[in-house]
Amino acid sequence: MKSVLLALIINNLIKYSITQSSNLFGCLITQPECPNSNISFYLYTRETQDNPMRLDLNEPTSVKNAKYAQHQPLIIIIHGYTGDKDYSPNSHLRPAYFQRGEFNIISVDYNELAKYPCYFSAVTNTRTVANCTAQLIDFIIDNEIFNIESIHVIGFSLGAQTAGLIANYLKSDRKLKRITGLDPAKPLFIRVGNEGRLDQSDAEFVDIIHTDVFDRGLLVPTGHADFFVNGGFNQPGCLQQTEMSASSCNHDRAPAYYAESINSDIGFWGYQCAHWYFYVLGLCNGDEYTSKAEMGFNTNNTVRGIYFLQVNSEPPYAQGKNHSNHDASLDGTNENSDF
Ligand SMILES: *[C@@H]1O[C@H](CO)[C@@H](O)[C@H](O)[C@H]1NC(C)=O
Ligand SMILES: *[C@@H]1O[C@H](CO)[C@@H](O)[C@H](O)[C@H]1NC(C)=O
Ligand SMILES: *[C@@H]1O[C@H](CO)[C@@H](O)[C@H](O)[C@H]1NC(C)=O
Ligand SMILES: *[C@@H]1O[C@H](CO)[C@@H](O)[C@H](O)[C@H]1NC(C)=O
Ligand SMILES: [Ca+2]
Repeated sequence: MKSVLLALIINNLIKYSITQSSNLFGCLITQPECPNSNISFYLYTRETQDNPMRLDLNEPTSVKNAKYAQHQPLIIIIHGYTGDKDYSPNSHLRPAYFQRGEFNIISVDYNELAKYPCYFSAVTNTRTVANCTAQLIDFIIDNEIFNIESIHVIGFSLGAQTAGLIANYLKSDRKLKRITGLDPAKPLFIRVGNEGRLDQSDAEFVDIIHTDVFDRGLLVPTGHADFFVNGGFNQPGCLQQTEMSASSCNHDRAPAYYAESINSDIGFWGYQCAHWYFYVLGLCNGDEYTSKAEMGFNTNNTVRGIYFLQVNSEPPYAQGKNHSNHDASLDGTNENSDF
């Protein structure tokens, strides 16, 4: 009884402080209801890529009668903190998909709920974003517009965690086929359980690309297949770059690599290593005895484990199966690094 009371008090304290800080910055925590006026869904096909259609469950016919590309997969893209439908990863991924062929792409836009400097409320809002996205997916499946096998959800940063949360809201007999997490966000997600973040249980296959584990991204592998590019830290070319901070450059490489993988001839091939620390200690290499897996668009859903690879400092980033420079990543590391 005492502990229940304590939990209640703590819960209210947290709620209260959220409200306080929200008011302080004018941050918005949305009502947990769907459809939600601040969560929008835009459908793009090759033909309508510059002129997307809004899918709005307040008007179910807008979803039922939208002009889908028949018999093609459905990719659902979820942006992160401060993003929108035209910001990373959408800006990387949509053109690359349509260069490859015909796809249906739904870009989720919850910009109003993820504005700077409201990271804390953005994290809270992702539950409703996931709920409303799940509602749309359920509607699409119930109305036989797509079957669940043809749906692939891709989220970047906070959007990767949001993609994982969709599992908590889908009708109970449903499980997504594939979720790809592009450098899943770390702040406020280190100590939450699997129910609060992207993990293996959220889809039949979860693949994750890590590019900024020391700052914005999460170090722990939580997918079926986890790819650490350049060890998951400093991406080549990011330290020199001036337009954005090195960290946002590292972070933003995850969608850039994925986008390139969609049309790459040689591909991004990683080699397996049992643990990130073994890699950092130099105990793993890409020799012929090590198993390899391709990262990104072509990742086989049977791949399991942790993989490492190097990339070039500018596009095209992919190095194919050439792992001869696998030690290069350690050059950027020093003994004082905060492992
Ligand atoms: C949507 O955003 C606007 C502008 O920030 C806000 O006034 C409104 O209350 C929000 N509505 C919901 C349902 O979040
Ligand atoms: C999800 O959205 C539905 C529809 O608005 C709502 O009834 C339900 O309470 C929401 N669930 C949560 C946990 O917020
Ligand atoms: C995926 O991997 C399985 C098992 O290794 C293999 O049988 C299958 O051919 C692969 N699929 C593709 C598309 O490469
Ligand atoms: C493989 O990478 C190394 C180091 O970057 C480079 O010297 C070599 O030319 C590459 N080999 C091929 C076949 O591309
Ligand atoms: Ca989860």
